[in-house]
Amino acid sequence: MAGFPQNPNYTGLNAPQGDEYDIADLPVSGTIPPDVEGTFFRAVPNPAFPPFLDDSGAILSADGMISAIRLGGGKASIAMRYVATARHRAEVEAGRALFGKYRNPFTDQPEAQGVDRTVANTTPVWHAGRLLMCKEDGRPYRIDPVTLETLGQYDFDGALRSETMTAHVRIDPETGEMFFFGYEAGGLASTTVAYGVVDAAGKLVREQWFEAPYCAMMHDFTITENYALFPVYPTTCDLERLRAGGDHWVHHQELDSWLGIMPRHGDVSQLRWFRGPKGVSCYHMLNAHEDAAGLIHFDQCLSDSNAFPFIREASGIALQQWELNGRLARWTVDPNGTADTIVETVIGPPGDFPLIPAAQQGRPSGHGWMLTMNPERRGPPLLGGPVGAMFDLLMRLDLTGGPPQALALEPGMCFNEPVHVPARVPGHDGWLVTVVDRQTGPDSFEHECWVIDGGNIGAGPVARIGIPRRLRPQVHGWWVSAAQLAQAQP
Ligand code: V55
Ligand code: FE
Repeated sequence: MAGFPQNPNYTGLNAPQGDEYDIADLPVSGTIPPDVEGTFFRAVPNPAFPPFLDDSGAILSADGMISAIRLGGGKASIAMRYVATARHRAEVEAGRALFGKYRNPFTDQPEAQGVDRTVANTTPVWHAGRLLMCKEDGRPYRIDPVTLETLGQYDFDGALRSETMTAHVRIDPETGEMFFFGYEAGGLASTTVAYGVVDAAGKLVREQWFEAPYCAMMHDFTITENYALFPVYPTTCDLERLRAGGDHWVHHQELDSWLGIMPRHGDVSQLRWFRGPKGVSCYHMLNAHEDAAGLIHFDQCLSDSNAFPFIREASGIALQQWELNGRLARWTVDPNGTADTIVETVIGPPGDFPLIPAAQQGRPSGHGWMLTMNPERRGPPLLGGPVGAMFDLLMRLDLTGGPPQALALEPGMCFNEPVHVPARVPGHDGWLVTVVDRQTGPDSFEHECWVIDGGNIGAGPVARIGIPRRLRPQVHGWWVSAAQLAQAQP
């Protein structure tokens, strides 16, 4: 992987690792619990070709790779493949990069004209027996869960109208329906948002469009049993700026944030906007639920500005990463009242990658997990990943008021986002499966996959799986059990 610029997007932990491989019989120490039988799919961005222009946002537009860590019967294997997007195929054909700045088609080479730009690098989603690799700027790609071969771009058998679909869908644990949205649904920098409902069999049964207060980076959303919640934070896009070769996103500290709420099976005309604090930003939500009084509680990893240094830089916001304040914030609103107000309560520490058991989606979750920075660490965190520094503390939060649990890594180590694997025994918290990185030298790193008891995280891993390759940081993952894999659609 020669020829890449020597900047933090391409060096150290972020050095490109574009090899495709299958490795069986990985070394396992400890015992993989019998509950943990299935595949941990991971989305791993890896730029295949050096960029032809300087772009700090390139960290988000690296080609998507799908990684499968298969666990079961005490054994483990790993596979890595590029998602064969139209963009990746065009660049392989040309033997060089053709696409310019992150989400700015006006900076592309002539050969890129008319070729879909998405890199499918953010989340592997499993629903109705299909595996989709998703990125919020385009439509998903369908992947064969066994061979990891790309089966083509996926539009729900021609039913999808939106040009985009989020990487953060929500699946109702009782109905099996998948809820999603897509922003810039009607084209680059548009304020149109698509809202879709897919039934348990995978059919797109309803797609409606609505107008956002402004064109915003809408990364995630949530559902409750009865509502769909669309948060909007003031990181905005402008078509004229794009035409001039500028950045897709600029963050505005002085603009209001918003939370749009509508009945999840209702009409978009019922959407009501609640006004949030100015200038805040959030990438990932833990969950949302309704209480007995009918209030809606919406729990999110909120920060005072955009978490990406390259976006703050483009916005003229002089705030270092260690100066960025955040919190796990609960926004409470009354969908039956007349006020557009939001009440904020702090319910947890700053951090990201919040996680609940899939069975608790949209319901009071009791507990959840998230990643944060160890406040007691001496020295710098492990550098790398999209925001430049990696998390080194895993927390289990008791949302009913009980004490938190924590698992701190040694200096020079970090967590990638864990997935949750439910236990078969009732009352057991289940397991977390995650990739852990360790820096072993100025430019050397080692990687393991850990299985952790979700109810006793402080005890450390019950199993550690050695990965004999260099891994670039993962974005999101998805656990697909062996029973779900047996239901894969042809
Ligand atoms: C994020 C990641 C993305 C993206 C937008 O984690 C936001 C946030 C890996 O791609 O395109
Ligand atoms: Fe995300």
